[in-house]
Amino acid sequence: ASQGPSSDIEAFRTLLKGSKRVLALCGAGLSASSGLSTFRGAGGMWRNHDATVLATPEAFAEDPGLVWLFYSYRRHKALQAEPNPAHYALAELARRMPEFWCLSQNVDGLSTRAAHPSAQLKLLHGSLFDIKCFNERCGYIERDNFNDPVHPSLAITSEEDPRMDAAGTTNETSDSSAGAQNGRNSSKRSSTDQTIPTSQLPHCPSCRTGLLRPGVVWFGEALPVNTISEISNFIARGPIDLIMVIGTTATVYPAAGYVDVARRKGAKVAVFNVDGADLGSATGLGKEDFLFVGDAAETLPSALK
Ligand code: BJW
Ligand code: ZN
Repeated sequence: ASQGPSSDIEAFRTLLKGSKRVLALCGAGLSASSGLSTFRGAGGMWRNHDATVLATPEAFAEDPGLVWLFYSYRRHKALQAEPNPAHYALAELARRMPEFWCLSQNVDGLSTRAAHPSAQLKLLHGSLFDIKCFNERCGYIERDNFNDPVHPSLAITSEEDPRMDAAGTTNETSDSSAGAQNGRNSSKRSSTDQTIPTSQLPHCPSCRTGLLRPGVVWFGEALPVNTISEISNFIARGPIDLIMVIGTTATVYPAAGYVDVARRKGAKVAVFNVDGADLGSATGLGKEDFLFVGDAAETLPSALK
């Protein structure tokens, strides 16, 4: 036990108070208590598709209608959701600590809506609300498109549209009587394979031939180059006191690599995660580090007080 990370919140607050240059690496768990799904583990499936398989240029090229329905659903859910106390606590920390930067892998817009100062919020994986041309040579991009639906063909027909309910993908394992009760099962099966013909999907207003796509970073794609260079410059400017790793499995690179980068710049690591089991080893926590197991919406506001 003496080797493991600390969960002493007073010791963490003391460390934070004495810190000047601080990073947070945030992931889907930050928005979990706002009702948004994570990628891995429970909730990481949509219509029997693994979310990480849909988040690829190959999946979009293969079935753009299916991938757009996934993202249209995610836009809808994110717009319905509200920032939670963890988003607000981070935004508040940013206001009182000018050299605290939040590196977020999330695309849901909730940190922005919690009024996190934008210069201190780096969106590593883009935004659900940027729309760009799938033809990379075109370069068209529209920012902050909050239309729901983004295009008439991508309307979410009801709050609990069965074809899109993440919970609905537990079809095979769910209790059939529960399914019958809410009347979802039959419609779910009949609409599971629905997609949208390419001709009906939104096309680029600039080149007119390319399909539009969400402005997120898919596997195999480069992260936004300006964002990456800003972060590199921040890191190069001097030692880092602390990196908080919040609601992420820290398995996707290059984002996850910032934990080790910060550590090499002297940072202590503080993990905030509902699942304490593997995170300690994933991030290589030592006895100088911190691990707070629980809902980030509860642990973070109290730690950042
Ligand atoms: C709670 C909670 C609560 C729950 N409170 N906690 C080695 C080195 C470098 C790269 C690679 C490499 N090996 C392979 C690669 C390539 C690849 C990669 O990393 N693959 C890994 C799987 C190994 N990386 C890439 O392809 C990246 N690009 C790249 O490398 O480009 C190279 C290049 C250079 C130049 C030119 C061209 C190319 C791009 C990665 C993009 C990732 N995109 C996605 C989708 C974004 C769009 C969308 O949202 O749909 O990003 S994938 C998905 O994973 C999404 C997330 O941001 C990301 C991370 O997931 P996250 O946030 O950690 O979620 P989960 O579900 O994994 O974890 C949730 C956590 O929360 C859990 O721990 C829970 O316990 C916890 N939790 N509730 C607190 N209430
Ligand atoms: Zn175009």
